[in-house]
Amino acid sequence: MDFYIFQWGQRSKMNFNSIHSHYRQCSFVVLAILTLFVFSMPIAFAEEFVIPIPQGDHTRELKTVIEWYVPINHDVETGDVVTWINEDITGHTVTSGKGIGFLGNPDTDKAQPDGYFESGILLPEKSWSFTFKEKGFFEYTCTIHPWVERSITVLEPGVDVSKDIRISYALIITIISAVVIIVGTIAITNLGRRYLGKNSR
Ligand SMILES: [Cu+2]
Repeated sequence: MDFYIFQWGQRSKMNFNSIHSHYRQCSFVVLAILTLFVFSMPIAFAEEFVIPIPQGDHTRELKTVIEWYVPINHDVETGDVVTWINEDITGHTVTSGKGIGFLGNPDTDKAQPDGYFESGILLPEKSWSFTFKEKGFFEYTCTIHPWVERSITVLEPGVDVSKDIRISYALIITIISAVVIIVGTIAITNLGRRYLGKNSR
């Protein structure tokens, strides 16, 4: 059974099998576009977080711990930019790795930088930014004041359904895309069949 289809301004002869594969190709193109869209999402939704290094951060008093160390962790999403701004009166560093903790002894214990990020010495009023591209839990400290211990938790972009369940935007988009592609393919195939049915009469 042959019929004609207008494609890219050209009239070409097609049969039922080839039109079937034609729609299949179309759905692969749609799938490819949606996949690219999904991968571009973390960038599209990227936010900037500003974390102040507070005044008094160079001192080691309980008051400082209570007032400034909360929250000691910030949740961000992949692609987000975190900017630390030094609001203290002395220099600090933002160094990934473990500190010595509030009870550590700075004379004998040392911070353990892991090399993931390092701001260098940030003088008062200066800021430094880092873009978190990987998921994970990242501790950081200050090499000058190694008792400082804070962390950044990097999550996949998404929504928290409950305390323990998080659905990523990528999964939501993938499910929606799959439904659209399946329903669309069925609809187009049925339309094609109906059209062929009419024309063969
Ligand atoms: Cu410091």
